[in-house]
Amino acid sequence: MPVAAPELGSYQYVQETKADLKWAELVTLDLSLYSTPEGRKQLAQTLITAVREKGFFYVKNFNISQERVDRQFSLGNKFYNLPLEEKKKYTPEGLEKGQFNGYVPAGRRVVNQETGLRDRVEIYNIPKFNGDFKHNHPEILQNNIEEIEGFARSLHSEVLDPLHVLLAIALELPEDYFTNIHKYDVKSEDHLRYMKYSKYNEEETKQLQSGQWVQGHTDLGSWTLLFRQPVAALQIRQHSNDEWVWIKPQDGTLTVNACDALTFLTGGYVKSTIHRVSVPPEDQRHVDRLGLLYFSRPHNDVVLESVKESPVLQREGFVKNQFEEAGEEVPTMEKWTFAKQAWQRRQGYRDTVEDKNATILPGFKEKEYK
Ligand SMILES: O=C(O)CCC(=O)C(=O)O
Ligand SMILES: [Fe+2]
Repeated sequence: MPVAAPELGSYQYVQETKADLKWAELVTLDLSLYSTPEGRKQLAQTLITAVREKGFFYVKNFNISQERVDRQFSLGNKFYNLPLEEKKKYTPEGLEKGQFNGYVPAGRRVVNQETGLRDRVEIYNIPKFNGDFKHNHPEILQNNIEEIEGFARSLHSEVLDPLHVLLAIALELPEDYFTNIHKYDVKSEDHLRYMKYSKYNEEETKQLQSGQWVQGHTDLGSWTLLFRQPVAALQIRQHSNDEWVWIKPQDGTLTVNACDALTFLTGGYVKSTIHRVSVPPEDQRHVDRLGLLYFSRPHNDVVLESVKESPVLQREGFVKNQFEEAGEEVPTMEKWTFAKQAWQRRQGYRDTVEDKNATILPGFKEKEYK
């Protein structure tokens, strides 16, 4: 007999905005087409156009029920309702050195130099369940840990594996090229994340010097999967004209972006999506924003050299990444991950121009995305 899932109570999503915003026009990959060779060919073309020209894209029909997704939001919500002291028990040692699994409290970044106002972003990252990572979670998560593991594994098999096959098809590589460097049971710094942005009042909102909750950046791994949540705030800087536009929440979809490691592996052919998290429109400023995300990354021991076997990259001339162009050592994924995370997580960092354009590793300088 099937065992009933533990009761979590239903999760109430807030109302979508009625504001007239400039929304990004993005494509949707319908994974129900994935089952036939013809469908895969079509999806591969859609995917490669999306990651070269747009950045974010939506994925639908990915075989994970809305009920399972809702339960993850409920778990995230219950976690954030715990007292701060309880959550802080799960803060990792060495946050400044780039450790990121567990609880990262809000307030590490000053968002107004005069008043000292700080950020309100809390993060809880859950690593892979492949045996390489210690799992120590508060009771509410521990009581549901098999479900959390099942959810992460489903994201791999139902979303990431297909994306990797489609990317390989688009680059005329063997279909298992990218799945072979993204196996669930091999060590990589993937994580599932519950993320909470607590609201500011109107007076505090005015103090945000950048006007943003999270400033423009690219993510460091292969793909980031963002589940639909209704508070408009995510924005993309369009590759075509550098204009910032809003990402619309779409029912039953995931929003996905390509990230730095894919840019390195494809010699710049796949573009890492530039995005930021803005102050929401006025009709949503009175609510907190809870996010559910998954960060996918190649295995730690993958050297981020540009792929030489792709006829497409050879024909189009995308044969060197930034490290190779600069004649510097090409890092492994592990080295790159901890170098970029340490820079992102530095304590109380100041938003100076030097800071934003820091050299993360020889051959790679960060950029300020305005
Ligand atoms: O909260 C979001 O919508 C995006 C968050 C994000 O960009 C990140 O955590 O890297
Ligand atoms: Fe991001």
